Amino acid sequence: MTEDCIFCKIVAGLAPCFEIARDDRALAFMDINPASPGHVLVVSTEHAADLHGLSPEGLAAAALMARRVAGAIQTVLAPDGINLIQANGPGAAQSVAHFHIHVLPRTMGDRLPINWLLSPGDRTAIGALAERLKAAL
Ligand code: DGP
Repeated sequence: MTEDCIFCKIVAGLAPCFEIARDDRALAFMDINPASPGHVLVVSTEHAADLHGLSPEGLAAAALMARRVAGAIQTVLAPDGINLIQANGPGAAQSVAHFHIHVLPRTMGDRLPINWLLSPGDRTAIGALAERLKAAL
């Protein structure tokens, strides 16, 4: 754990999140600034700033969990599509330096920019979607 890392705090239970799935190496929870309804983050439980520093086991676990979460999103929300997005470094608009994969439901014509602006979501709506996704996992 790295003390000033918000995702390490969430993994350790020291900061709150809407958790939907967890195993030894990966944790899935709702993004608090959702780019679309049902936007989930899958983070490695080990701290690595980005792809370059992550262990192969951590990467495999996060990728497999992202696929499970995408399946739950497909079941619950039936979006038109789903993006998996993973940013490395400021030039890629990475804002939290702890490895994570965005699982992002998409709607035809939503014109979502890949580098979306961060704006707080409605926590009641985020929590309700977390319960529905958790039940589908
Ligand atoms: P990126 O910009 O690719 O590093 O994505 C970081 C995402 O993390 C961004 O969509 C907002 C989200 N985020 C930042 N802080 C928190 C937090 O404390 N809780 C949750 N659930 N999400 C957060």
